[in-house]
Amino acid sequence: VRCDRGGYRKRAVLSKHLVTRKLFEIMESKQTNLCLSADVVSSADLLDLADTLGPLVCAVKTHIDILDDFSPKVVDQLVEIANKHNFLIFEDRKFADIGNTVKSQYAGGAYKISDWSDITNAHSLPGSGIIEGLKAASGGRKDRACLLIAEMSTKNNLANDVYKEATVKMAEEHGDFVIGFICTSKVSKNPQHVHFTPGVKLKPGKDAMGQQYLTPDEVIKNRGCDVIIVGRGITDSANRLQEATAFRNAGWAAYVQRVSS
Ligand code: S5P
Repeated sequence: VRCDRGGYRKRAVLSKHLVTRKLFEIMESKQTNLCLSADVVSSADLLDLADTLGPLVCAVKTHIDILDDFSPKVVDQLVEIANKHNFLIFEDRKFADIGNTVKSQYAGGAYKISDWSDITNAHSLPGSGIIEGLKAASGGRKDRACLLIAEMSTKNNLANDVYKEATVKMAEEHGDFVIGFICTSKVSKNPQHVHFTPGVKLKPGKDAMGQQYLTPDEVIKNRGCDVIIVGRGITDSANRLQEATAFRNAGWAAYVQRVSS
């Protein structure tokens, strides 16, 4: 039996938030810390990705507003696929406004994100009012949660240590809704906090617009994060299933090494 010091299974048990518990349980039972970033512009492509790669991931991250052909049916179908393959849905909305505005953006508008997305995320920049607004829009549902953006993956981003520490403090103060962070290194020692890391490829590198990539090994083993978020590393590949399998295996191997060392 592998040693599980600080592992996902232990953290599932001690986590108070339903979404955190569910996420860690999925990760442990499916042996995956891969979150697919399904950044495609057609609904058919999104649903096909979710259905094909669903068995390999703990979460599918969407940018619902980039779909050229959005209709409410798409999210209904996505929820069905998520239930079938047992993964969480994470709408990467990056809320960034005052509480009163994000309240309408989260529950209303064309997308009604809080109806179908288990997890969403927000910038901590506006202060804790943004969390109050999102929480109000969720209507107290226990199966809705938020990640705060503590750090970004991009070159020259403005998040410094003071910003990061204040973000962690905000999360601590709102543990009934904030379950963790978007970050490039572990920022919180609280085992109930989940660290999601974007900017991941099998080889380090960058894109033409400031994105910077780290490897699954670096992110999970060296930097202590929990979930790798992978977009183009998978979606741009000629064989998405094969590539997703490679990311899933690399992420899990890095985790196993971290908890057994
Ligand atoms: O700092 C960040 C935060 C996020 S959520 N950097 C990011 O790249 N993201 C998102 O992760 C971004 O919006 C995109 O959906 C995904 C990375 O995509 P990739 O194609 O570069 O892997």
